[in-house]
Amino acid sequence: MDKNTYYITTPIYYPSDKLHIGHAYCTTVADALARYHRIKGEEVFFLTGSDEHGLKIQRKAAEKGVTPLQYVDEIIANFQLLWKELNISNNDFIRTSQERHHKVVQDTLTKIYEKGDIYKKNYEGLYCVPCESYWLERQLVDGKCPDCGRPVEKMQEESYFFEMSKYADWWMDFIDKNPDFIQPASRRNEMINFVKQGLEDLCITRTTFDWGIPVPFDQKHVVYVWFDALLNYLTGIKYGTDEAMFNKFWPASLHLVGKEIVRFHTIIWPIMLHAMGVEIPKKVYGHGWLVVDGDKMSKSKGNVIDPLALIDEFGADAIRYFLLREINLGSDGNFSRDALITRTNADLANDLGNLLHRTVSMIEKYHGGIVADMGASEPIDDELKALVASTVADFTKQMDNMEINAAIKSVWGLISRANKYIDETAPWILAKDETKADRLKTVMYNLAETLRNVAILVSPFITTASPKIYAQLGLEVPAQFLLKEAVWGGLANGTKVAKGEPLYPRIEIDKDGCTVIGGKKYVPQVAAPAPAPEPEKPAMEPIKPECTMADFEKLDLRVGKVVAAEKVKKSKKLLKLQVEIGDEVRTVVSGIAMHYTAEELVGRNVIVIANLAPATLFGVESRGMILAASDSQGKLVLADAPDMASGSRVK
Ligand code: ME8
Repeated sequence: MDKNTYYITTPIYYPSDKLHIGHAYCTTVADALARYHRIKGEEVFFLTGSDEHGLKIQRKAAEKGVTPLQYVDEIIANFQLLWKELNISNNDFIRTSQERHHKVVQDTLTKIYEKGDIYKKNYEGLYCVPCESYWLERQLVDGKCPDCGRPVEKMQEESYFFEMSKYADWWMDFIDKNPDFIQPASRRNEMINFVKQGLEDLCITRTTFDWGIPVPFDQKHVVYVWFDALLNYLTGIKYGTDEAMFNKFWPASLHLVGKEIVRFHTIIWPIMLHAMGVEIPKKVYGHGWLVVDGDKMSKSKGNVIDPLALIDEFGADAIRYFLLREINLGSDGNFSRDALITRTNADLANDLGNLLHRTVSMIEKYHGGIVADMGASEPIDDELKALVASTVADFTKQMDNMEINAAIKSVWGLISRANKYIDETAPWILAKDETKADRLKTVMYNLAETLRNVAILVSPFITTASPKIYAQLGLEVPAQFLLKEAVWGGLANGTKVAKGEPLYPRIEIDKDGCTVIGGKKYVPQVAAPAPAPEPEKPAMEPIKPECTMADFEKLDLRVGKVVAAEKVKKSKKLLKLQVEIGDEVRTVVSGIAMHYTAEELVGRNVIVIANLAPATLFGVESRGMILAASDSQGKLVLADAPDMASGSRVK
């Protein structure tokens, strides 16, 4: 049964930094679709939010000296401000740090664990911290993360694994039976090839940091961020707490995501849901990426566009319109300030703004503001009426297919036709001829009625325009515009129009290259000169899994004094040391020849693991190991205990 509901989600964004125009793009597209389904009369639930856990956030908070929650709170306030300023109509904002979400994640984990799909093992892998993902050596590109191109870190930890591999056949079958699940089709093929290469089990817990949701059956583990994050889509519609609400909106109609996270949403997510016995969403759409003036946005290039500053200068509608009109949803797109100004002036200020302004001004001038269709029709009117009907049909079909820019082009085709209709009917000439009085009234009615239809059609895209058009046409602004009212003849005779401010002021550029909008001057945000690249902070090796005091006490650490030292023949790295430990002198071979000369060491105290099983290196038996600190750049410094008698215990 068709539920007449529509559940749409955006990715929940990481609050590790302020959002940029790329994030605004995804949320604007989702908002346009949500609004479109509302005008179709569907009950829509539109969810966005923040993905707060993980090592990246924990490290950033530690750098600032605040708790992870304090760190994200401030950034999330900025997300919410952005969505308000951009007129985003989300029904809820989910935060993964919220109690409601913890419960869903913990209950889900327990359910899958009890089902037997989760097991524990020691894991060593290559981890990309920004993407919070493990990779296999063969998946790296030039030794770096295949998703973001940044270096990976070797991590070792005891983890729980979700036995995804056993669902590979189910997944293939599901994709086969649901060919529209992954959109666009090119991404579907990528995913099929990925799974064909072999589906690995998924490591779903971490012990190397604690900013996450505790695993209910093993509290020293926290849940892997992606396993945690994906479940937000269930929490948002009250999975497990409000059955009626959940059943109303699940399965989700659409998860809109960027192309780089299609894999998580189309492989991991359906398999998780299948293991839980929950229905699979209807569609995942991977949209393209936005670049700026042809270049990938990056802090070091200083070309990261702050959407709030843009909204302040140009208004939300101009930004929304540009993003939706200019970019073909599945493909990458380019943002440029010049193109934004050109589009806004041409389509919003000129085409739409002028059509409204000319129409309402003429109705006021010729008819005291009153609209009336006197039935004095001519063939050109039928053409206009037919175009309204076909535009509504095209728009509906295109929006149903998520061809947003095509739908906008259709509506602007109608707007252009209406402007041309003014030129062709020449109302200023009709006004001079009394015998044409009825014809003039009909012409003006046709224009006003076209605008009423246009107001409905543009409402998903430029949200402030539709109420203003309605108000200028003298119509009561409805709580919800409805597509079913976009049919010819809805405007009643006798309606009184009321001219208002121009819909969109023209953007002028003054001699200094500044924009002047509605009399206010804006100095363009100059791309900040690229800051000198921050010296890469050596990544700390992850802490090893916990050990007990009893484990530690097995080691016998002693202060030793180096009494003689020489290089081990044929080895670049090894020194052979004679180390006095109390009454005994023993041979210890140590890999420190690149850092210390033999002479430097004689007479110096070191710390020795005195009860380490002997090992033979380059033919020399070593009885013990000396301790040193080393960083990831390979620097090495011996641990020391100056002025302590040799043989003293280290504990
Ligand atoms: O991936 N162009 O969060 P995130 C277009 N927390 N879209 C862009 C973009 C660009 N240049 N840059 C970002 C995460 N995006 C996870 C998601 S969901 C369960 C967890 C958009 O903050 C695009 O939609 O890195 C992309 O998928 C998303 O932001 C990634 O946001």
